[in-house]
Amino acid sequence: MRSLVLLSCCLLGAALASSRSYDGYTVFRTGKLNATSAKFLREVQMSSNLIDFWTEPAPGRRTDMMVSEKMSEETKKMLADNHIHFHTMIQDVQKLIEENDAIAKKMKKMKNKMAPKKDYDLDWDDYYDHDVLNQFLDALAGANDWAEVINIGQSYEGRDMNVLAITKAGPGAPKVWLEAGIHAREWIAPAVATFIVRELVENYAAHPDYVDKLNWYLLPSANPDGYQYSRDSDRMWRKTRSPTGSIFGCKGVDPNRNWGYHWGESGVSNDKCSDIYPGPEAFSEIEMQNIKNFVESLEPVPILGHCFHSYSQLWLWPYGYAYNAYPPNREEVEQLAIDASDALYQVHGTVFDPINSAELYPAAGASDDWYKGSLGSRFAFTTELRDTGRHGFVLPADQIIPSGEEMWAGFEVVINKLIEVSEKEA
Ligand code: 0X9
Ligand code: ZN
Ligand code: ZN
Repeated sequence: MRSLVLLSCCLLGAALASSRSYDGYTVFRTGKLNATSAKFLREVQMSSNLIDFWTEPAPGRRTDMMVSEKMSEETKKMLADNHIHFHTMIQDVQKLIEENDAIAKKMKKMKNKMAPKKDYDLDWDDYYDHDVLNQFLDALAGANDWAEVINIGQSYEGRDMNVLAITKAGPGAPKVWLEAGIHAREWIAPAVATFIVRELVENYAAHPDYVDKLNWYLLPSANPDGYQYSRDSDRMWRKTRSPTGSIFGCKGVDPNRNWGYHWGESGVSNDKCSDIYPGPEAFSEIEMQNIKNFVESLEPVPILGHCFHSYSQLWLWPYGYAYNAYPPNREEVEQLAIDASDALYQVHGTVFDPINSAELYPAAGASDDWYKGSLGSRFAFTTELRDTGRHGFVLPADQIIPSGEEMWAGFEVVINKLIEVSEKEA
């Protein structure tokens, strides 16, 4: 009897310990920050890891910050003392996480009854593990002789980093590079990237040019260890999972601060426990090395490097490492971001703001800047997908399909532009 009680106590303990709870965690949203309040909050962000900035503080913008119940009063006081207005955006993060799990479960029950048999488990009614994303790539490759899976290496913990290559257009045709999931907690990113590639491949007949004239390379899960850790253990994990040598045992590097173009110059913290720790040097992370080596092997150089993130509904164009740092072809890059955002809006009325990355906040060492500045891609974008903070990273699964639909519309504009400019040059 005694041992039974002991056993059940510890099993329960283990179940609870396996996933970090965000019980009582609140997300506050500030009013629009001015130069002073933005600077103040940046310093708070750099010096303390007790506040999780869901969006970075920047002048002219609001910022969302998650705090525990314990920290709540202190944070409110700090904001009030500094004359920063705020309101509660999400009352209880754990409740939101659990509500979302329930939504996905319910949708699954409804669907399962009549779902046709597919050769993969992925769908767009829920978020899925790294393995399921890879299985989807395998299935598309298996079903089409012009698609294949390329393994570009393993993550720190040994997960396969696989790229789906769609090469019907043949040698010499322009190449498009799609990167998703570099930030672990941004689950909508792999979901929408796979939605787009499914449309390209399984709905080929509706727009054959897209695949006949361009070669596509998709990495749906650019930070597999972080993503899986976010799914299994800590929903709000952002970074990789490599050891940092931190005396507090903090793990991981911000993979979108680890790239070697103006690495470390802005928007980083040298605190190894920080969510924006850029690593000890550029490309310290094996995952980023794998991606770099692979995209550098592509010939011709990809005409587009596109990164899927969330949230805030932005279509960001480079550069992001400093204010007023623009590529020579700024005009066509910016225009394409504007045109894509316009088309996106037409689908569900969702507003995406097409702005310069640094205008959001300067942050160096991101992959988009590297694709543009080092790799030499003609176009490079980061899209920050839904929403604007109502759910933040915990976007309900019933928003995956509408997100995919609107992004597809934006993408069609981009695709047509890529085809147009490359045919002009040929
Ligand atoms: O800060 C980032 O890495 C991206 N935002 S997120 O909220 N998903 O973390 C934006 C990156 C924009 N690009 C550059 N700053 N170069
Ligand atoms: Zn991100
Ligand atoms: Zn909702």
